[in-house]
Amino acid sequence: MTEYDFPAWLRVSHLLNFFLIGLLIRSGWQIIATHPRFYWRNDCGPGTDWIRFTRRVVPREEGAYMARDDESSLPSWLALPGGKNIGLGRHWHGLVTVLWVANGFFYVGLLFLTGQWGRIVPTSWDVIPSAWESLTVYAGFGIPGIEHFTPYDSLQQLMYFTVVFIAAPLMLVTGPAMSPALIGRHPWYAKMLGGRQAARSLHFLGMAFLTFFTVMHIALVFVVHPDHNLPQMMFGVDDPARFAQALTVCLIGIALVVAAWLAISYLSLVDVRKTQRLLFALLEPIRAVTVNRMVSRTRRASTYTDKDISPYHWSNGRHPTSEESPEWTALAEGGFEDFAMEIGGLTSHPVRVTLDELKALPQQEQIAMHTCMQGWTGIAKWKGPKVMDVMALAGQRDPAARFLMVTSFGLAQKMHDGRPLEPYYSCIPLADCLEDESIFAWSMNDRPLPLTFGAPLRLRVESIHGYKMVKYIHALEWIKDYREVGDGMGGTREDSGYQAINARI
Ligand code: HEM
Ligand SMILES: Nc1nc2c(c(=O)[nH]1)N[C@H]1C(S)=C(S)[C@@H](COP(=O)(O)O)O[C@H]1N2
Ligand SMILES: [Mo]
Repeated sequence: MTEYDFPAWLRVSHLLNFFLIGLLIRSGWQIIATHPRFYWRNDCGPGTDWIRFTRRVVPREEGAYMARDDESSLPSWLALPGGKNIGLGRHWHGLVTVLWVANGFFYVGLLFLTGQWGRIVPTSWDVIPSAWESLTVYAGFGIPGIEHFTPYDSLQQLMYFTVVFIAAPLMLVTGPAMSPALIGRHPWYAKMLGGRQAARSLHFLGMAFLTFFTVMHIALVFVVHPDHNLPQMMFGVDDPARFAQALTVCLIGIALVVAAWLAISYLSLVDVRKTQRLLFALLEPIRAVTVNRMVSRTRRASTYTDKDISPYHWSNGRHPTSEESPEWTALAEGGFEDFAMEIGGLTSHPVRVTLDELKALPQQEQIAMHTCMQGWTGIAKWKGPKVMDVMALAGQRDPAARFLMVTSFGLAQKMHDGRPLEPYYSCIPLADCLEDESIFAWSMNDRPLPLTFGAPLRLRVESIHGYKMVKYIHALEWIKDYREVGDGMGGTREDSGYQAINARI
């Protein structure tokens, strides 16, 4: 005898949840593959990972090993979309998160509105000994009697409660802590979770639990009184006579969901640029009302102090070789004394400025956490003039200029279509340039920038991910629109890695 029924809204949101959670797990794996290590500390130093999914050993010498050297490729049947496509993986994760959270609120909302909450919320402590009893039955390869299922037995109820009211909220709370914009604006949010890497580790553990649960759950559905639960879940009736029919519908349903998962991976890869544009268009309105409004204030909030500075800082993008940039190598040999940077584009007085001129401007120092979208972080002290003070050296910006194009002496690590490597560049939206914590740093941890970390000058904008922070800066140019330069997507990582120009999450 069941006290609770299986209304259509419950069955539909359950099916949708299964479909969406699969996409979240698979796009999550795509992200993990680019930095398959998890930490509790924000330093991410070699050997401090508590779990890793790679045999590669990180050398202790800074700059000897690049974050990109640590990336693995995954097959498309496993990860979304598969290959080395973290750009698309991140877009998919973001988009599906919105759908999954909406479906979750719909389900929990109706659970309470219809008074159905009691089906998964235990109301007596008896649930614990009773669940234990169930567990001992399963451990002896038995199955608790049907009279325990009203509609769920205690162990099942406890598991469902944990999934809906502990694991799902954990994902919802830890996910946003990975956004540099959010934790730049609200440093307490990451601190509350033990830091950005702790949040990432908890997010990973939540994923591991949900994956384990999903596999066990599906297996048990076919083993534990399937003659009752399958007709209930498929048709909303407790009618063992319709078992065969329910089993057929259920198996077809699972096959269709799996087929859709795979189709999404493969279709994403048919025209990667098109997928990138489509997902960007869908996600940008969501970023506009959330992370776009957040301005970093880690410096004003004194979020990090000298003792937080990472003893080891990961790096990405090697400095140019003499073949790649004879100009940069010659400058480096002279200690960058002859360095001069062009500042031009849509501005009244294009100029060339030297390092001494930059150092003569008011200087800003900030201890900030660098977040690479691959997953690692590092804390360092950066010093240099503010972006807008430097740009003012070239006179008045034409109001039509909405982006600052920052070009490097260094080359891209890869061009997506295999053409010869072009100089690394990134277009920074005006709003990001205007932030208090946007500087051109020439100093890292009280010393001139080491070669690996971008000598002689690199960009710091603390509310965005690392891929926009160009190292080895060559030139600056105000431009009208990022669509007019490069491949038109906003920078090297956007053009050839399919990332979004908006790097706030
Ligand atoms: C079933 C639910 C979910 C699963 C299984 C899942 C899984 C994952 C995994 C495995 C990663 C990769 C972690 C890494 O290596 O850095 C990840 C990243 C991430 N997740 Fe989730 N997640 C889920 C729900 C959510 C939710 C609800 C949010 C936000 C509210 C969220 C936001 C994020 C963000 C922001 C990242 C970093 C991705 C990026 O760099 O773009 N996730 N997730
Ligand atoms: N010129 C150049 N700048 C670059 C890159 C690059 O490959 N070349 N990589 C970017 C990425 S993805 C990251 S995470 C940061 C890494 O900065 P770090 O090496 O100082 O830690 O640099 C950014 N700036
Ligand atoms: Mo990065």
